[in-house]
Amino acid sequence: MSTQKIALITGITGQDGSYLAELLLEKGYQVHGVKRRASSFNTQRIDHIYQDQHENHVNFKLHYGDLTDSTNIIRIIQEVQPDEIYNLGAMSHVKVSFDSPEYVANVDGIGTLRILEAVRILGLEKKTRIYQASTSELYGGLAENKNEKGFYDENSPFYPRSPYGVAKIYGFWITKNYREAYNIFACNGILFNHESPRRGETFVTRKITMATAAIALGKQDCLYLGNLNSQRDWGHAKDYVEAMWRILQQDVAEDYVIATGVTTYIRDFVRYSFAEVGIELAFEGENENEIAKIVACNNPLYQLEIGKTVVQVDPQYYRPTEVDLLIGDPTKSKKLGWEPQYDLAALVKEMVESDLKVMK
Ligand code: NDP
Ligand code: GDR
Repeated sequence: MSTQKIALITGITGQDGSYLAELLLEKGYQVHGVKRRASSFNTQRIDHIYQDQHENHVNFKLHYGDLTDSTNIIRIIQEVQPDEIYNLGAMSHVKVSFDSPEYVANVDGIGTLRILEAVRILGLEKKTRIYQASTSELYGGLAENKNEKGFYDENSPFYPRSPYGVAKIYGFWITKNYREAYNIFACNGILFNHESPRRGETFVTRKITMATAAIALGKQDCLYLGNLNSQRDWGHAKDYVEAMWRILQQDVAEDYVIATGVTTYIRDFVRYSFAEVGIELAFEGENENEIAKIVACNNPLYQLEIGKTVVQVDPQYYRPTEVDLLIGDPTKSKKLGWEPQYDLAALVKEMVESDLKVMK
């Protein structure tokens, strides 16, 4: 009998799905992914690992599917018989979740239940381990809920502040409940924000690094952002998928916070990003009147006018309720033997360099 492990990843076409698929292939897994049918191609992040299905020993296979369709989920899991399922599929944009709250509840909340139920219906409780993509959005950023060290940890109370957060809290608890009720090896990774050159283009970090490259190259005039006063604990997606895998390799199923323990203002991320191309910014004004101007341009490649406004706040990007501050306590994650390789400076550098290449 083959000892090759089989993994199934929902959300394989997303940022994390693509890095996780690469990691598991490197580790010798057979990797199956669920992709949605779309009217245009949505596999750019995984095209480089696609294998011709006519070859022998194909280790990478895609299945059409959707987390809103239980029969489809049951059929795929029955066919694949996975040792590990990574449930990364979700409508993952917090602001957009205010526009389609019911859909988000269905995909991000009930979608998790569909995976767990499928495993139970198919009698795979003892075979299949499940990773659920939980999130720091569960905490909602309430100052009084931080631990005595000033971080959010596995015991901090939840107070979600968006339809996305509320849907994900259902996913969190149903995962925990199925672990306790049916003894399924099911774990929540409570991951704080993680970014990369593959980050979706409407999340704030990628929006900033793309605009940095475009403005430096003279292809864009100004970057419009929402709330610059929130703070996020940002890591690199490549490091964070390693933590997901480690969570499923433990002897006991548990939930883990994965974070760097460092938090940064959005405004400072903007500053660091522009500094990568030699542009120094000065912020002035407050809230919706805040702007940033170029005060120095130390890169002879870029001909930018000193005093030019390159960042402006546009309140259309504000959220009805905001998560003001996130900072995670990585103490428990050390038990996994997990150490991130990237710090924020290395992350920003990689993202800006990649976007400069893309823009050029
Ligand atoms: P992305 O938005 O990049 O990817 C989401 C993936 O889910 C895509 O593959 C998308 O497919 C798929 N998807 C969306 N809707 C459905 C559906 N109805 N059925 C099946 N698949 C669907 O997210 P990330 O890779 O950044 O995040 C991965 C997971 O981790 C998500 O669950 C997210 O909520 C969670 N998370 C992310 C964090 C982060 O900072 N990145 C932090 C904490 C949690 P398509 O390509 O077709 O749109
Ligand atoms: P977040 O990430 O909401 O933390 O969710 P996002 O990058 O969207 O926002 C971070 C912070 O930046 C502020 N912001 C803006 N955000 C966006 N998208 N666009 C803007 O123009 C802008 N201007 C300011 C936001 O208000 C917010 O405070 C991400 C997602 O990956 C979730 O799926 C995941 O669960 C959490 O991280 C942890």
